[in-house]
Amino acid sequence: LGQKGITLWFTGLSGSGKSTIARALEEELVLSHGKHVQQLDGDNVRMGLNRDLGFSPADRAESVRRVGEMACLFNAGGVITLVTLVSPYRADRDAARKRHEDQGLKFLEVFMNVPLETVQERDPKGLYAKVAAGEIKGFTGVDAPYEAPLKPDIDLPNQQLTVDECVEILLERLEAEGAL
Ligand code: GGZ
Repeated sequence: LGQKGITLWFTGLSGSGKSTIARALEEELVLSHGKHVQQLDGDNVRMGLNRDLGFSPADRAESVRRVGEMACLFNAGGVITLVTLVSPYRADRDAARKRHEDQGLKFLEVFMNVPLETVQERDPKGLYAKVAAGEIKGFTGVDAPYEAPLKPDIDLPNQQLTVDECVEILLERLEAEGAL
């Protein structure tokens, strides 16, 4: 009955390409496949729904929980839902997966598998420079933990891949899942 939803949960360090790849995927899904897509991005959600939350472990857990619940709602409504959150804690991501699976909703964890040195070199927003200068404390990967997925559904070592290649891998997987 109508389009089937699915959640792609992108996790990885700041600067690992989550938003960039999700945006490129969204464009392809909407323009070439006529799909309904919703991106839920950490940075954006932090301006509204999560504006009361900071970057303590408890606040990150709450952010992941809220966005996970929103993803369930969009997914259940038949939308291809692209979550782009650093989501550094395995337990929080696993809880979001469980909330999906308990409701019979598809959930795929996508690991932006890029080493810290690479994102520090890219530093698209100059954040790692600020961290190095001591202006930001508790930054994921530097002085706050990042727990890499043990068994991601999709592993994207994207420093070796172009954005288009990443999008292609994700489209093939969505097709295999019957989401296209
Ligand atoms: C990590 C931080 C921090 C700290 C600000 N640690 O590159 P960005 O800028 O756009 O992505 C990062 C974003 C992370 O927000 P999330 O909601 O995705 O994080 S989490 O899932 O862990 O709650 C970065 C910026 O916010 N940022 N301070 N201390 N990233």
